Amino acid sequence: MPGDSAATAGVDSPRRAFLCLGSNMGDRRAHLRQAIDMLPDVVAVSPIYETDPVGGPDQGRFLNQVVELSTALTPQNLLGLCHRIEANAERVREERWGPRTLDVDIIWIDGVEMDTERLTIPHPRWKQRRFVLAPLRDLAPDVVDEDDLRLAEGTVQRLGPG
Ligand code: A4P
Ligand code: MG
Repeated sequence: MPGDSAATAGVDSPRRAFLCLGSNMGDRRAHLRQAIDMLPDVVAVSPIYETDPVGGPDQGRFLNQVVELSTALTPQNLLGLCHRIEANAERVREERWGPRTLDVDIIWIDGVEMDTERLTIPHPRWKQRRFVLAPLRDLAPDVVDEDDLRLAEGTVQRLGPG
């Protein structure tokens, strides 16, 4: 029905979404900046945090940052875009949780829950990781449970604006 907002709010309406960027190889700040430049529909970026690696081999400290989008992209198209942005940073996948020039993970999309072979949303480990929850809380305190943040793994240090 024309003018009926419930009827016109189709699947393509923009949704609030959060991505977590991580880099611990090369020019870490430049990798984060390039990723943000390549992302569409950016609404806000968190401060950058320097964080101790969680899991994986012995490796250097990460810079992590969360980006908020308001996007009508499907989750699958958003994942494809994340992979293209990682490829642009010449990311090489050698070892799970290993060092990387750039990781772009989808953390949370408003109203989306899915678990397929290629894509799980919300991200399966977001609530256990301080490097995700701390910058996410800066942008979206409504999405982060303070108890999760208190109990989360890892040490983080806020460096300042992204
Ligand atoms: N995939 C499934 N769900 C998602 C999602 N929500 N977002 C699939 C993005 N990708 C998702 O990821 C492997 C596959 O997961 C993708 O091809 C996609 O189809 P990957 O980026 O190739 O590999 P990865 O990042 O090594 O694995 P994973 O399991 O995503 O790692 P995590 O759990 O993200 O951990 N410590 C600090 N301090 N900072 C970090 O940024 N990152 C990790 C990676 C470990 N420790 C860290 C950090
Ligand atoms: Mg990843």
